[in-house]
Amino acid sequence: MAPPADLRSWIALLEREGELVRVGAEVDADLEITEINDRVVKAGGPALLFEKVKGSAHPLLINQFGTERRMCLAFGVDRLDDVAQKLEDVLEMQPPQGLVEKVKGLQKLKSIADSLPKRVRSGPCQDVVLTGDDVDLDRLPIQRCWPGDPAPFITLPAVITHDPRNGVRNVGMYRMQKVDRRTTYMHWQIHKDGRADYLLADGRLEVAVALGLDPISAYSASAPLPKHIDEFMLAGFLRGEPVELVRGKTVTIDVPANAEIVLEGYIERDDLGLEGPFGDHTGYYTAAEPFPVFHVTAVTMRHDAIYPSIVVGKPPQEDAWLGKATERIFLPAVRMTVPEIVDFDLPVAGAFHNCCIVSIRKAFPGHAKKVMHAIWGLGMLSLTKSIVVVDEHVDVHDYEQVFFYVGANVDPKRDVVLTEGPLDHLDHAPSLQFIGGKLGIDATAKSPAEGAREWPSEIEMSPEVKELVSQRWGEYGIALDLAPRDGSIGHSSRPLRHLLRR
Ligand SMILES: Cc1cc2nc3c(=O)[nH]c(=O)nc-3n(C[C@H](O)[C@H](O)[C@H](O)COP(=O)(O)O)c2cc1C
Ligand SMILES: [Mn+2]
Repeated sequence: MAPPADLRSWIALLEREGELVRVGAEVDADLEITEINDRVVKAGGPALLFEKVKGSAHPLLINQFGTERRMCLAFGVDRLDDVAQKLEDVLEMQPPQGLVEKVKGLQKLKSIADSLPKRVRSGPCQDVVLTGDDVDLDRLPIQRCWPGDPAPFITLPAVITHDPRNGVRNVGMYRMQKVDRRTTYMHWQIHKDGRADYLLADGRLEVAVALGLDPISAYSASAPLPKHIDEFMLAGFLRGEPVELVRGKTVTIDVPANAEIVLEGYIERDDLGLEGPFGDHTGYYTAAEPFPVFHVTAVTMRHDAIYPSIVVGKPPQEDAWLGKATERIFLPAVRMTVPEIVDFDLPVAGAFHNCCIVSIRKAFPGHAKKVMHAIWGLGMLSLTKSIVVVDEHVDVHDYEQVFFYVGANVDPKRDVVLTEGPLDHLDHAPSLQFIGGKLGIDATAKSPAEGAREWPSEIEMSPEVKELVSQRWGEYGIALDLAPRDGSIGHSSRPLRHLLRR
């Protein structure tokens, strides 16, 4: 099934699938929606379309990404790993051998060529064009999410800029605190590409913000791509159809033709304001800090535009699934650089950058430590605060299993690496902002070459006896229908594990 072409067909799909509830009662974008949504997200409930938000003519969509099923619906797959497979097929392309392989290879190459965004002459995102005094952010149902937030924040934008040196496009998701009818802040953290474009600009940097996209384009804005790769190209590749763009009305930036709402404008170098505090995905309020001011020159919209929102906060929240999609989709790319990695898991409760569990095909002494350092040198994963390395047979998504090996296989004096490096912009724990300690735990089986004594064997029942017991199970008269267990421990049934339903 082709992924949805725009937000409206996505909403229609969610509705057909019983994954959306329309709320007709009037609700307040000031805190009330957060509390309603929080209960629904934590219960694994549906997407919510609030049709009557106090003081606004625009409906508000939230929790569109809030379950694994909806995430899979968005990508048109059965499992998120299937999205990764598509990427892996391209990344692992070998020179074709016979004719059949050559044809397959060409198809794969075509899928890349077809991913490039396509300029079109007009699009519904410009059905309504408001400029000058008509620009009024007060008309949008922008949420104030948490009691300590000083203002409403736009939370699900795709912010488009171009590298002033070479024109390469960047799309990122950065919250935007509303300042007044025509101004917001732009929360460009220091490690992000959007921030780099801004720092490279001499004076003014044009910015366009797309709100209300098809789900894959919206997801792509949050994807941690290298700076020189256009996130809309990834969106086109994952959708199997190019993202269509139209030229903005007051900026020389192309914007998604299918967007519900577009904010056009600019940011001046060194024009900063005190942004925040904001109840963030760390589970804490991040402190107020200076961030650039975004001046809105035009608001363009579809007729009856729908405003998209998301609330972050103490995990798990809706963004857990955006993060899990990234974890799955980027596994092949991680493996390109570090092929001995079998799988990895970024626990939702670790707000993604606090902890990374990784399983490896261990081949030499110190291998786990090599992988730790590789991760600390890899794109946004470099901000990971702690890493646990386990052997390939360990299920990294089963935290109880991982905990077992951390307890059983680790001599803290020998197997723990303490080092330092860059940390996430929002991490409040380190003594200095942006830099601090890193913890690596090698929970693999050790060899004498690593200073261990002879490593014992793990307990495992023999296959013959397992088979025998399975055969005879009925004779025992034990009323439970129990499948044989493999030798691994864990299989925890904690809700977080269900995030991957393994
Ligand atoms: C809901 C949500 C909100 C986010 N808010 C911010 C933010 O305010 N500032 C920021 O720098 N990154 C934020 N991120 C993370 C970025 O979107 C992500 O790092 C992305 O890769 C940045 O793109 P870039 O590398 O092209 O700059 C957010 C992610 C999500 C899913
Ligand atoms: Mn980028």
